[in-house]
Amino acid sequence: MSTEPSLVLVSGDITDQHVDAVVNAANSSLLGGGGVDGAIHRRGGPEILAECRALKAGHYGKGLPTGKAVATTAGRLDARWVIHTVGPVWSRDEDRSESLASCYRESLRVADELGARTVAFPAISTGIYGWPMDDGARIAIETVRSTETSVEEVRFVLFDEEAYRAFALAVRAS
Ligand code: AR6
Repeated sequence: MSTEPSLVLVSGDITDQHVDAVVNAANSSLLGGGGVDGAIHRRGGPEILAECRALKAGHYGKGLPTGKAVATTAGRLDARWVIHTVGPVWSRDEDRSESLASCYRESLRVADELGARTVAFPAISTGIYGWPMDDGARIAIETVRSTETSVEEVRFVLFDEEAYRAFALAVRAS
């Protein structure tokens, strides 16, 4: 059955969350990186990377395309799964909003397939990939609100004051 998930905003570190699934702002190599990706692999341990390598050796030989999502174990995180998704790099010349929206939609679709009821998201693309925070927050909130899902709680985990403020404004505006 799908109902509207409740949207929860928290400030903090996504690797501290107790949820069914933690979403990773990954890159298409699936082999780790900085930001959220680095924190998840550091804290979650080598089991996550081992599954990512297996995915690369199989179905995702060319990498995970931008806007798509795939799940692995959550290793030592206080969660059952990590859902890896690849956000678009911000571009001044090209509107990549649909790709960013797709990350949220596809992650929720994978969460539904897994049976996850609580999902923690970071502000995808707003760090190393350079997406302006206000616009990233608007896309995140509008997309989650308009996606059919059985997920009961979507928790946005915001790393700093600016991110928290942008998401709070986006919730009020939606
Ligand atoms: N918990 C919650 N949010 C965080 C954390 C954390 N531990 N660490 C950073 N943030 P980013 P992207 C915030 O750079 O922009 C990696 O190298 C951060 O302040 O993690 O999608 C990947 O491998 C920002 O607001 O992801 C890719 O190559 C948001 O999370 C690339 O970075 C996203 O920042 C992906 O870049």
